[in-house]
Amino acid sequence: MSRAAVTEVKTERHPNMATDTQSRELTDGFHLVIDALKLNDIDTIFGLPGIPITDLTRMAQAEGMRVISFRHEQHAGNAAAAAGYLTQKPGICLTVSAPGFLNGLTALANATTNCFPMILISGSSEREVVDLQQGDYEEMDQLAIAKPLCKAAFRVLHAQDIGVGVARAIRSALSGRPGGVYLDLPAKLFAQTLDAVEGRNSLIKVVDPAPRQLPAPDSVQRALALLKGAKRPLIVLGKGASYAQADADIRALIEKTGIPYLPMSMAKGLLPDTHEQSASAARSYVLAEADVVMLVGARLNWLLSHGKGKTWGTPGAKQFIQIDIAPTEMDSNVPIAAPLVGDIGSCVAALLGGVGSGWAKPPAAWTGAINERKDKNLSKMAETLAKNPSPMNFHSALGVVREVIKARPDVMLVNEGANTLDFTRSIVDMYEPRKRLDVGTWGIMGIGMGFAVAAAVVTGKPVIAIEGDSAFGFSGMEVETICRYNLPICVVVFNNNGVYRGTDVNSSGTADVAPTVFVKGARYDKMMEAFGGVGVHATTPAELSKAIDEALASGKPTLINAVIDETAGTESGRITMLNPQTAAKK
Ligand SMILES: Cc1ncc(C[n+]2csc(CCOP(=O)(O)OP(=O)(O)O)c2C)c(N)n1
Ligand SMILES: [Mg+2]
Repeated sequence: MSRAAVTEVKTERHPNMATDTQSRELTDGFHLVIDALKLNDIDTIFGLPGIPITDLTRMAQAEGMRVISFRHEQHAGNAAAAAGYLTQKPGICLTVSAPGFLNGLTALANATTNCFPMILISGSSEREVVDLQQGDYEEMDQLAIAKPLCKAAFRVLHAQDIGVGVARAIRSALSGRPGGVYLDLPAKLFAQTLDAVEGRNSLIKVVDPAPRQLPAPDSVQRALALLKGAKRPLIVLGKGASYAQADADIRALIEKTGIPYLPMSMAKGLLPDTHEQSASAARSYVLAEADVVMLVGARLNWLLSHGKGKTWGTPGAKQFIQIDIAPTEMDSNVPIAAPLVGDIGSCVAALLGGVGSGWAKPPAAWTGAINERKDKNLSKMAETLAKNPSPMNFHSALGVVREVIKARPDVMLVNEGANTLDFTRSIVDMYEPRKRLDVGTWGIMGIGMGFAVAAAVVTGKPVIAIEGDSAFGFSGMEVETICRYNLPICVVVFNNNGVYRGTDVNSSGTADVAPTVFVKGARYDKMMEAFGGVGVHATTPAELSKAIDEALASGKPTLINAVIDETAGTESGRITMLNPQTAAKK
């Protein structure tokens, strides 16, 4: 129990006590929240102080928790989400009432969409006043607003229920499909006192919060039979597969079966991208031509064209096996011939058991055709990367990052933007699991600095954040946070003067620039210098390479303003086709 427990002199007569005056230890809501988190091995809070949680941040720090204080709650929330993804423990984001809560809510919703476990804990105004809408300080019915945007939402009104509230939040975030949970703590709760022993006894250490969920044996057999009969099998790994931390078994399954695989963005590195069975460089070919596709922790959402359409070749010619912990994921877009419902570790282990040692590798006609395309595309890529145009473009700049990660595969890579995202994903190979953090299922901008901070804090490894100049702007003020905690983060801003490109023109003839264009020649490196970090202006791959190497060697907060050809990008990067096109002519 916390050191800061208060002592109260009790004067009323207690039936079991011999004397009228007894002193007893008291605890309070503040300390019960901290103790409940610590009891469950949660050691870090990402947040932003203010009424009513300022003392909670101070006390948590005094009680030995790491409290990382941000400049905007959205980034604290994103950090919590990334921490959850990397550790399989819910990341904690702590905010003030109404506006702070709302600022954190985008991150909570994004975490839920991405299946990252996090808990948004927000202080709130007094129930009596909020419910009668009497105009309290930062009045808002936060619980009701959070509910549709997360897995579960709870409110604790009494200090003796804090243990249950925190336990329910942890179990909800981690069990089944992980996601975001909201915990509402009204201001009054924090000051409530409780007998210290009673308080301690009210806390719950959650046992087995993410229990294994074994797949039904017949579902395993069904999947194996389908896989065995395939002529052109393919395995698709999603970020669920990365989250599962079943790295050795996933690799063994792929290598024992000899089946080509495709990693989704955040599954890159689960096996090294240079693995001979990686089909990344022949992506469109394998998606169109495969006859049996096994999805491992990957959903058939927009990122996989919903499992249908031109991307997937002849309609109806494909059969899917899907491993997912949520049974309702099955058939969400196309029929799933062999649903495998369970946790990824258990499902993959069960499949491995069934594969045994005598598994026949896929026909050489299939793997040969893939390799042919891979070789062609990889040598095309090598040719492009060998060029050194002036000004620097995405390829020549990313050729540098590619070499850095090859030499330092332990480095964490954060990535957002449009062209900056797409080119980084395809050019920079990853070699180790869970090293790549990016915009995920929503393609959301603004995760950059929050994810980078979490990556540094949670892993202790150096972080490189490859950021479009627009993407960086969403969380740019957090460079102060990076400097304040002296984190080994190297931010590289791919500065092409705008969203997608810097070349758009305003066709109206007024003085305003086009909506996608920024200040030309901006010096983002100066932002880092303003807070004591290292700022570098890089216009060539050689300068960029030197600056990244120095940042990794020194571990100092660094921001490199990498000047990229403003004409080099395309509208929305690789997803131009998602922009609505009107047939109407003006
Ligand atoms: C929260 C949010 N707002 C807006 C968008 C739309 N959007 C997609 S990419 C992008 C920025 C792209 O520009 P930049 O980061 O500079 O990358 P570039 O293509 O120039 O390399 C924007 C604003 C989004 N995805 N998320
Ligand atoms: Mg840009």
